[in-house]
Amino acid sequence: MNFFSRSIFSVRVIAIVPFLVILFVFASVSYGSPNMGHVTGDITVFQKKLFGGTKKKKDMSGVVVYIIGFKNEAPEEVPDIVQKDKKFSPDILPVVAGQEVRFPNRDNIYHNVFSISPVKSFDLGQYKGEEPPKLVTFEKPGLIPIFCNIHPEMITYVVVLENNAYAMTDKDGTFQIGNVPPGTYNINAWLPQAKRVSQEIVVQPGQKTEIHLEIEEVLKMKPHNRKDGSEYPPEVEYKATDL
Ligand SMILES: [Cu+2]
Repeated sequence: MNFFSRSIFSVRVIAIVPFLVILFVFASVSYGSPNMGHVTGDITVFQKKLFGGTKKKKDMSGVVVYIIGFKNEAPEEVPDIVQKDKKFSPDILPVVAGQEVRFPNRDNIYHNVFSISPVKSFDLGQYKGEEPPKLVTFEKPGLIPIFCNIHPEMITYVVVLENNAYAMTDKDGTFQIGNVPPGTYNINAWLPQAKRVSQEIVVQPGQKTEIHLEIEEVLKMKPHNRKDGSEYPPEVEYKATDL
């Protein structure tokens, strides 16, 4: 090999190295680390029948499935809970302890976002669409029901978790949780009006653990009060002012 062909060879090698690095990065992003495990499965949701008993729900989405027993740093991403058409959206938001949530009001009427939860109580005051959205940091794990002090029908839940090993179910009840460090944990499933269900799981490196759980949406929601503990006035009072 003369000098000329050797230098072409080294140029080729140099050119291929970043390509291989990129390939490796892509491979590890799409398949996760081989040292981590995966958890998949489905949650069957039952709901109350009109005349007693329970039946399988058609839409089994919206169940929070989460693994407890280890901690992760909160991601920097700031998710939104939007106020639009007198509704909070989403109506359940899982976050990691330490994560911030933004509460934009996209209606042109006032809302007042508050919680009296012992895990995190806050009051964002009243603001409308054109005003900058307010933010809340959720430091401690727990379930935080959030209401609007003006509209009693507005309810959302922030589910603060200790790690990012969580998922929300699809319509058919299936879920996938990737990149779980190996270990023995509990996996929980919860949705409003249901009692949390739990099961022990063993996560092994590079392996898939499959679980099947059932949950019943049969609890009655207690009517909640306003932030000062008083009851919401009858709705007619608001029609006059179009709040
Ligand atoms: Cu409101």
